[in-house]
Amino acid sequence: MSRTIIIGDIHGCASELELLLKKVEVSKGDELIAVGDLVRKGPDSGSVLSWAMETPNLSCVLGNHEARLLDRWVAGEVPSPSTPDEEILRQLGGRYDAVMAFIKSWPLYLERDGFFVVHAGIDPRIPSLAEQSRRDLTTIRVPEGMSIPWYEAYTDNRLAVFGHWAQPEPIIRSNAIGLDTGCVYGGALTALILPEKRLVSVPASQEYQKHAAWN
Ligand SMILES: [Mn+2]
Repeated sequence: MSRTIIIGDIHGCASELELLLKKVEVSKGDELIAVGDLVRKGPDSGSVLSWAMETPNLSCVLGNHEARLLDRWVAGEVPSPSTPDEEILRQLGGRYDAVMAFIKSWPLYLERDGFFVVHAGIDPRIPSLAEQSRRDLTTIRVPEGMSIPWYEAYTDNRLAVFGHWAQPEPIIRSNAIGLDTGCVYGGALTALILPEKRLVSVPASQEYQKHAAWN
């Protein structure tokens, strides 16, 4: 049976990604989906992006960190020295433009039979995915004017799989699963295997960033 393997926020944690793919015994017949934020904060965004480009059975949705990187590239800005973007530019070298063009093709959400994948979440008061704003899809936590996380107000049966909100453990609800377990903060990199709904994690080999920056 073909599987879909959805991977949480990688943030440049290339070695943990490699271990996770081994642990889930990923094969060419599996569909892979990354929830976005493959880049920044961690040690090797360049390798993670190279992997993304070279993996034909992988789809990625856009995270807020890719969105920022992309907006600057589209505006023709050259990354300033000593910034995370400049580090990515350095890691990618002459492939930078090709990789940015590749990121530009990433959708804000992906829909499959019985579930959808988005980086941050949705405004639960807006019924269709197509009507959600780019900002909400890539950054939402507590919707404006509400006092609870978006997924607590999300009542649809369709499973929402998301990242962005780093937690020590995955967020597991009947209709929403949050996969950002803060690998870059010394937590773990987590994947969800569908349709069996099994979670697999590998611990971070180190704390690449302090918890205070969890976002
Ligand atoms: Mn994010």
